[in-house]
Amino acid sequence: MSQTTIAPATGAFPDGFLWGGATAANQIEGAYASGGKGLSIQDVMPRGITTEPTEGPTPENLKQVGIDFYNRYAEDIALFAEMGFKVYRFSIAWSRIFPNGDDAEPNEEGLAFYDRVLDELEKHGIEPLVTISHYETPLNLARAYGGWRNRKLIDFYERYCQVLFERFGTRVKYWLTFNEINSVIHEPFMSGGIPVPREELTDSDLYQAIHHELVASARATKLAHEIMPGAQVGCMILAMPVYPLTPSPDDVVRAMDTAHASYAFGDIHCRGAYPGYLRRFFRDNGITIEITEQDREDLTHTVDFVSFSYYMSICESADPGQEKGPGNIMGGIPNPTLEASEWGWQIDPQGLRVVMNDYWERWGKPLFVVENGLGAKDQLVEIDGEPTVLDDYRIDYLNDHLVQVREAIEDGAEVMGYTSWGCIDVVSASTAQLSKRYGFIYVDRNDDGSGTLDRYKKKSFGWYRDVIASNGATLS
Ligand code: BGP
Repeated sequence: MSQTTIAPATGAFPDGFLWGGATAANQIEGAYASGGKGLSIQDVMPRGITTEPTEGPTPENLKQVGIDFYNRYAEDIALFAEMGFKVYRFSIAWSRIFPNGDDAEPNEEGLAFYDRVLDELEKHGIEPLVTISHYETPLNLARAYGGWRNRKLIDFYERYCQVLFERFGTRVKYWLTFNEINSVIHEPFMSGGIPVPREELTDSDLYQAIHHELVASARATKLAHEIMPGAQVGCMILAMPVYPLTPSPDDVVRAMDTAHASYAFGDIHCRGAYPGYLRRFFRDNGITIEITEQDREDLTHTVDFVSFSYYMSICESADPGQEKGPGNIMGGIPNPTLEASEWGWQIDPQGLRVVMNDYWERWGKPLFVVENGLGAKDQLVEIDGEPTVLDDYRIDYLNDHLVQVREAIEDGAEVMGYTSWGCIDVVSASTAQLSKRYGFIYVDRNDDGSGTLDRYKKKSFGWYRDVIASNGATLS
């Protein structure tokens, strides 16, 4: 009789676990109109998603300078290397490569910039993880084409991908197609370049745009596998577990429906077809969209792994009197048992374990936590003559979340890596503030644009370096 031995779980992070940090081009690079770059939708969003887009660029937009990564990338990457990063997630600004999105030829100066960034990463042995589109659709594609509502964007995106894969394919193994692709339901302009407020957009138009993005993502995956054998492509989902506010079955069903709205994106990326509950949602709400035979075939090209951001969980209720609270893009009904950050995002480390188990069991694809962190106001102090930030609150937040990643690994989830969000302070996506800081590295720049742009190591810098060096053993 054969005997099966079940190995005891070790709870350790696997060898080769990719520790690192994440940023996005529009939130760090600056140089918004140099190097041949065209405008992106971010150049008309000086207040993030809190106000309507402006007509053109305005000087109060902190992203025009960002944290000047365009000029200081070598210094910043050296600091990442000092922390021991194994991987660095960054995005390529589409409008640096195709200034108008529909140009006949790519902009060589833009490509050359990312060559230099990759040189620097290579020098330090840091693996790149590239987001192809991170909330920075070329403005022309939004204004002249209506953003992702227009089917033509699939071709423009595919051409952009082809240029990236041919140029960087031998140097970049890990790719993400669209940042937080499910966020387009809530923020059609920032996430989908759709220049129509959500209230004025019909559900059919919104889901048509979503369909175009999903087809584009699948086509990019297919193309990546053709051009770069060995490349791994992931989808990227804004993960937010939905708890029923009470044990009432009405609340439970409501929570399931809300969760489905995001699951749909992972289901399509991982299973290659529209799930039944989404087809039902379309039927029940009179939503009609165009799906061609070719689209159906394209969608069967599924991703290699699932990446996601995780900041918080939400509650859902069947009671229409329950009000939503603030949160990452979508927000939800606050959980009465949880504390919140200074920006009202509720803190729930165990929610990360819940999400990881959930995604692993649902899709059976390796997971990559590509965003997680605490946006907080930092106070610069001087210790031994060196400016620093005593950010124990950030250390606690990250420690508690990483412990839950370890729990999920122990539960059996296959996890490729973890990149904390805003490993160096960046301009916030939702509010466009610099005072909402996530980094291990403090950047001397303020919400009014003042500051030297000098970099200082926070207390969390040394803490993260030790976590990485010990492959998670120092977590408590
Ligand atoms: C995610 C985005 C990031 C990032 C992060 C933190 O939604 O992918 O771009 O900014 O959230 O959000 P915020 O900057 O609004 O604090």
